[in-house]
Amino acid sequence: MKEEGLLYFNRIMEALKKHHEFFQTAIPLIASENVPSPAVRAALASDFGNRYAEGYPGERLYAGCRWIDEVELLGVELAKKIFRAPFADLRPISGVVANLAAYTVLAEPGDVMVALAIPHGGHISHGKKSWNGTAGRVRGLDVVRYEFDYERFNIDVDGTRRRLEKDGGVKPKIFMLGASVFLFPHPVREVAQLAAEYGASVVYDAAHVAGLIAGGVFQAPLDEGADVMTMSTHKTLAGPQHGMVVSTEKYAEQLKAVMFPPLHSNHHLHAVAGVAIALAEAMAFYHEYTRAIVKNAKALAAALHEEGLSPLYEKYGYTESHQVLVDVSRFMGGRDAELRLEEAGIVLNRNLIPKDYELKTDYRNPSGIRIGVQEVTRLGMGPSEMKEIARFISRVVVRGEDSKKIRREVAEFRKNYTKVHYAFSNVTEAYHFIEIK
Ligand code: DSN
Repeated sequence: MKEEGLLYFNRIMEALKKHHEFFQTAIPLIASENVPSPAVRAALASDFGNRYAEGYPGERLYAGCRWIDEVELLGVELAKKIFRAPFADLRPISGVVANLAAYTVLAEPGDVMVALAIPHGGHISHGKKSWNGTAGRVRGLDVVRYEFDYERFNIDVDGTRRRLEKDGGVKPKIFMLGASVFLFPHPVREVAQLAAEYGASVVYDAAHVAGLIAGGVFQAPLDEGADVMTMSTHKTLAGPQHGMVVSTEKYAEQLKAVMFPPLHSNHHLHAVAGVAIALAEAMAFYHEYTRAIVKNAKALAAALHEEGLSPLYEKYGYTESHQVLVDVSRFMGGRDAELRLEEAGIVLNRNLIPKDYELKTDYRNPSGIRIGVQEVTRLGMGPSEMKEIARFISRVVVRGEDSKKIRREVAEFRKNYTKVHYAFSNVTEAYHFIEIK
């Protein structure tokens, strides 16, 4: 048994190392990922990850929490300052759990929630029961979709108002905002006005854009009328994989009460420490980092256009976030594009684009790809590197060049970008596999 265990151990360690080697030599463009700073990685490897601290700081049900309380309270203080929020809770262990907390406080099973449909960019955690979405399947909410303005890739508030009136008797309890495909700020003020007509609450899922909001480049949802803002903490915020909720004072006590005991026992204290560090880095560096992200996203979209690809929404400057959405259907399906690009060391994901909603395209082979530039920006790349990335993508998708040949060139290109920027220290390389011996 000892030998068999060792064989498994070695295979696992080998796969971990290979993963790191791959990311050291690839171009990471998945819009929902990022590489945290060495300090965040140190927090993740710390003893905090071996402890329990049920409850809120200062009200714990376990001993040994003195320093855990201090770190968590510093994180709360930072979150309140950065998001200009009266209340913050760092306990949700993911964005989905953060949303579940909001649903639990703001609605009862059977209540109606208005949210974006998934092909319009909505997240699975906002989804209806028939799609196995968290809101419908887990909290029992009756999810109805917003009308969507394809032309502007945004919520059609007036159309939604008209449909709700026409449907008569539908009384939403929650208006959900935020998305997984998120190019332009959502109309928070207008949706808040509509919600007020129904006495409903507004929740803004900032998972994708939390870093951009922290840096002041996207929108300020709580100032604009959202009651609760949920998020995961590892996309543009560049912390560890975790979640967070910030809100107005009105919901503070109810949110606190739902985090423990209903939704968590252990809330992953090493990740809480990582989030606190990421927030301190956000305070210090994200004004600069997030402007570089948006500049790079626009530069990449323009370069893709020049290379013969079809990034969407040129008329509106392509994007105001970290994301670019590209229609690749003239050349191949989104699935093939994803696979071939991965072979070339370019990591991104296939994605439904607006026309797929009407074409009823199979979500497994949609017409588009989604690109996020937050991670390559964190590696120190700028607009000239975006041109090089666009060229690599075009050589695979438009010209059909051999992916394996491009793979070698991609690895060569990556050699100049190995450190994390916009952080307090960069003592280790971004994708270095840290072995604790
Ligand atoms: N589904 C993830 C994404 O946007 O990639 C987020 O959970």
